[in-house]
Amino acid sequence: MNKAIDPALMQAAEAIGSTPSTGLEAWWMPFTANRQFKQAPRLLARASGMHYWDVHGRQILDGVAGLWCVNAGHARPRIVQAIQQQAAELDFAPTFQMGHPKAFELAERLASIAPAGLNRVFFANSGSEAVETALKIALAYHRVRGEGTRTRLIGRERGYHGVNFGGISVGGMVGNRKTFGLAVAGVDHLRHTHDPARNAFSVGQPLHGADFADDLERLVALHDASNIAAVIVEPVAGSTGVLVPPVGYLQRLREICTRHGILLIFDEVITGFGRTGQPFAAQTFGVVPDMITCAKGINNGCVPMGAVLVRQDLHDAFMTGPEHQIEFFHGYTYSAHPLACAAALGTLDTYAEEGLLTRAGELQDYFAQAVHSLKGEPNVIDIRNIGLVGGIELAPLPGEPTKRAFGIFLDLYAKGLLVRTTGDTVALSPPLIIERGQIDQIVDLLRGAIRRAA
Ligand code: PXG
Ligand code: PLP
Repeated sequence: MNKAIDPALMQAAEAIGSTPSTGLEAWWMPFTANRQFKQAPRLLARASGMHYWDVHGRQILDGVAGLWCVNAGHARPRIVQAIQQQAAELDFAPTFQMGHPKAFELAERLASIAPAGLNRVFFANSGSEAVETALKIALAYHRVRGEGTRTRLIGRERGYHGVNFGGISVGGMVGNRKTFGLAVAGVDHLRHTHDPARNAFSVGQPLHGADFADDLERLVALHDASNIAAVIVEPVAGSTGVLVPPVGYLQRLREICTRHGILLIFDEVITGFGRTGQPFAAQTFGVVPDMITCAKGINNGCVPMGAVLVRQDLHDAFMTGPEHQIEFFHGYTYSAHPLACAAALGTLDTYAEEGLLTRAGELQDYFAQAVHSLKGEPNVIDIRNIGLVGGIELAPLPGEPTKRAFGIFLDLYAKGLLVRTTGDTVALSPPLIIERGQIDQIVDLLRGAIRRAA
């Protein structure tokens, strides 16, 4: 077959010394408007520090840490070296009935930065898999303790928990679930916490809405606590457009879960690893869940990896029965993959050496002031922020939701800035190495694009 080769793909391949033999058709791209993309592909060629370069050699400031994951910035030497060495030394090791030292070392290191008590770690390969794992631990935990009626899972409207069946069931973003049938049965949802009438343009945590957590009492009254296994929420909802928890909300959710014996899972796939100013948002907000799911920043997005941090007594509840028996029938071929573990250890070293897990806390006032300076620009209807994450929400074009924000995304990309849009919200979550001048640069570019989109 003689397919037309896109000139950009040709250029990209030549840049790395290869000849492309294919066009753009075969790759069915994830979460992408495929037909539109392939008419004018945006192809990245390399990255370093705060920047990408596209295949035309254009420099692009990374305003979103790749996809909320490259928290230490791109191509960091310690991480690159760790992956290279690991590939040559031990490329793959089975982890079913076998192990390798770096997996144990990484689990200990993660436990040491996790909230106190969450000191057992189960490895997966993505945030989605971490979520499935946590939900299964919750169900199996209750069962092993003789509370097998606790099978209901509670998520929250507008929640994002990855794309597998468990995750879309507890998730609350309609586009991600409406086309996939019934998925997991027996799930219910808390209402979301977005309340622009009272909280628009809140700097940091909104003041109003701790009582949204009481919605869990309504679900307990409906289903009875004896049938509910777990509640899963993002401490800060990221994917839906950056919804920061109202003051007191997470505390109240914790209190209600504890009172009813319901496990509380924080999905920290975005908020984990320094995004909110502490290693985990649980620490930023002072609320300790029973499990934390994480991924992305765990190894700077360099090798696919996810993990569940588990309270020790949950883990210990499984450690009964004959010792030769498998205690938990779950795991992935690539759980604790050596390359992912090596990358994670290099990443944790980099975070520690450069103080990156608390840097968002140091920069958050400056960042907040910068993003909130966009208040008053045309069509800006809300601005939300915490740590080094921001959401700038725009009024949709009449009858064409998402189009205004996506237009801004395209405009900014052409101007040399990568952001992320979801609905009509522009999301910012830059690498934690960002300098103040680069925050200004992002906000100035965004201001220009918002004005052009008016
Ligand atoms: N939970 C949360 C809270 C997430 O944010 C996942 C689970 C799934 O992780 P994986 O690694 O399976 O993608 C996520 C991922 C966006 C966007 O800009 C958000 C995510 C991923 C890609 C894009 O909305 N979050
Ligand atoms: N499908 C088949 C046929 C398999 O053999 C396996 C794993 O052995 C899987 C799916 C699951 O793959 P993974 O462990 O990479 O999630």
